[in-house]
Amino acid sequence: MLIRQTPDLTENDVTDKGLYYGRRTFMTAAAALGSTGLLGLDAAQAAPLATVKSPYKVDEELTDPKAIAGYNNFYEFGTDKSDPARYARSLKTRPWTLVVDGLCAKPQRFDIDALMKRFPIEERIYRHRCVEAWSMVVPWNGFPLASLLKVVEPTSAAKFVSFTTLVDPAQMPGQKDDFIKWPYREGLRLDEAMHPLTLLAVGIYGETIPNQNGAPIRLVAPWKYGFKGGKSLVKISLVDKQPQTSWNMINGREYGFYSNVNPEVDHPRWSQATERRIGEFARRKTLPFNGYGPQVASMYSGMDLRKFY
Ligand SMILES: Nc1nc2c(c(=O)[nH]1)N[C@H]1C(S)=C(S)[C@@H](COP(=O)(O)O)O[C@H]1N2
Ligand SMILES: [Mo]
Repeated sequence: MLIRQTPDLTENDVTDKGLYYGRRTFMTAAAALGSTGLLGLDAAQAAPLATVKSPYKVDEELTDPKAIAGYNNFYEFGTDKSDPARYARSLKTRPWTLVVDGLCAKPQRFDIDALMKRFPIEERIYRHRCVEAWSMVVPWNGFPLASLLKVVEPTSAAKFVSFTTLVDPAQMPGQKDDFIKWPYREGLRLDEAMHPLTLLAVGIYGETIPNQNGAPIRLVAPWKYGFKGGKSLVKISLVDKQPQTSWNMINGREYGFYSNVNPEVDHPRWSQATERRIGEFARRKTLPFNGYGPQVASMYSGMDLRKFY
């Protein structure tokens, strides 16, 4: 997101690189395989989900599903916004096991299909703010991370949670490039992980989540920059120390552990005061905690958010 690309894209860039390629990819896939549903994916990738409404929703226009699934950051499949939609087809998402382990009484391995039946799948309409200063509004489908963590019973020694993405260069061609020390790692403090807004997403727009968005299961913490939401997770561990995280390992000055959306703390190379919502022309103001301050700010009371960026 930072090393080879300019941080923010103009409307033209997005139309050209993101939406244009996104549409073309979808049309190609649809022509070759036949397609279903809103996301235009083939039937092997997109299945309808039974979802329940939730009170967690913002009343804003939803981003075009083809943009959500055509303009992605998923460096395991390449660094261009259009790469994930093109190359993530090779990701095999069944069978899939999610390990939840570490400092808990009942560490265990969960089969993804069993997991998706175990908890009600909610619809959550969240803002998404990338550290690169673009944003979108996504109707995710998923269940609270807290529901899963309660099953394994964290011990009192658990203070943080780490998230690990699959490593398989045969399926993930971007992993042949090693500027990220794979796996992609992320982490949260335990209270952040247990917060009711923190979601494990298994779908968008009422369909199973497209591979390029992190199938079969990815994290969503909407008050943080998007990179905190690890995709295609294989492991969630309860740990006692703040875990190492991928972007922080690459450039700790630019990407902090907390990475709460904060219009007052600029990235060293660009302003975070405003953002460009995909599909809009004018920039809008970025909100503290991405607009989720009333729900989450109390977790950071007494902390200097310039220091803990
Ligand atoms: N494993 C993995 N997870 C990842 C990334 C990645 O490159 N690899 N990119 C992050 C970034 S920078 C963002 S903005 C979001 C993008 O999610 P989306 O493509 O579903 O919009 O995924 C995050 N999760
Ligand atoms: Mo991002």
